[in-house]
Amino acid sequence: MLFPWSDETFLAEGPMPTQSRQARQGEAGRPTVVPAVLDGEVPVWAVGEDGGAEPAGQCLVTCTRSADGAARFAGIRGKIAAWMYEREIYRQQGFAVFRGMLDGPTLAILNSEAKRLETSEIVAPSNIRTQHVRSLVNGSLLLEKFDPVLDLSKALADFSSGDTILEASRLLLATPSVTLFRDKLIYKHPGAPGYPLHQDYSWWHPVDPSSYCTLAVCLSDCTDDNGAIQFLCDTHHSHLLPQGERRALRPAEIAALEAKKSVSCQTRAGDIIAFHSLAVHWSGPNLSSASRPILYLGFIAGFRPELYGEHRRRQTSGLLADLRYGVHGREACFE
Ligand SMILES: O=C(O)CCC(=O)C(=O)O
Repeated sequence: MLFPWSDETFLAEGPMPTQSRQARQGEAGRPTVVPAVLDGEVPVWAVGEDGGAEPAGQCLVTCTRSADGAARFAGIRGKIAAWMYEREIYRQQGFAVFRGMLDGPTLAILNSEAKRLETSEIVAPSNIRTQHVRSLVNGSLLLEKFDPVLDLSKALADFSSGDTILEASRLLLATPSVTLFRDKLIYKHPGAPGYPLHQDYSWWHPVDPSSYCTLAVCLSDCTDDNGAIQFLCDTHHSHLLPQGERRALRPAEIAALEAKKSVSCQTRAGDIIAFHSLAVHWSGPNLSSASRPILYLGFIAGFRPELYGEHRRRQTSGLLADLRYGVHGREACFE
């Protein structure tokens, strides 16, 4: 059966996944994306229902690629095809960008919540929920993040349990059931430093690393100037630290990754960056004059409601024991 064409197109990006050159068996209830015909520079993809491929010429989706490597999917199943494409990229390189996931009104609500929280009376350097960093420009203390944040904001919590987020995480973890187990809102105010190379998994050992992914919801544009996240491709296959070491990578560990391609995720407000728990990443300082807020949502495959509290207990006890908070001259607390 042919579906009507839609003028809407859905943007994906990155090199065409090599695995997708073969037909893939679809999961129950999901169509499979299969490249059917290579027509010059314009690959035509067929999306079949029930996991089967449509014959070439009866395609429901077309994919065109531009010189910058972005792929654009058109057709009634264009959105699904773009998501499948990104999932393939996530599998191959350890991260992917889902473009244009939030509409303007949603973005406005989330940004205004981020602003409201900043003026909350619990914001203090001694509160480990509202960690601070020193400005690289003038040494003043800046609010770094709320960690966790969702229990303080119904709007952020509703968004994080909404269809867009749950569908994306189910797709990435290839499971019908996912559990949110961590959340934080990083502000990266002007002058804030970046983050050294690390794997998120180092802070969370007791699960299979492939069952854990993070969605980074960009509330503003991310550029090299304001400290966009950068990834080392194809580093998501092994954990590089000894079990139990909660830290960033050391120079010798970084040197071993020299051959890995580095990609800076330049995103627009409303894009979502998805990354594997082992994907090595880092970011630079914010050298611009505006903040660069990102809402981070960590998901685990399956129904594991106990993990949220477990993660929080580990994080809180680790941070309360961390002498770093002594520098602010106040006893650390969690409020
Ligand atoms: O927001 C950033 O600049 C990077 C944060 C990060 O790497 C993380 O939270 O794991």
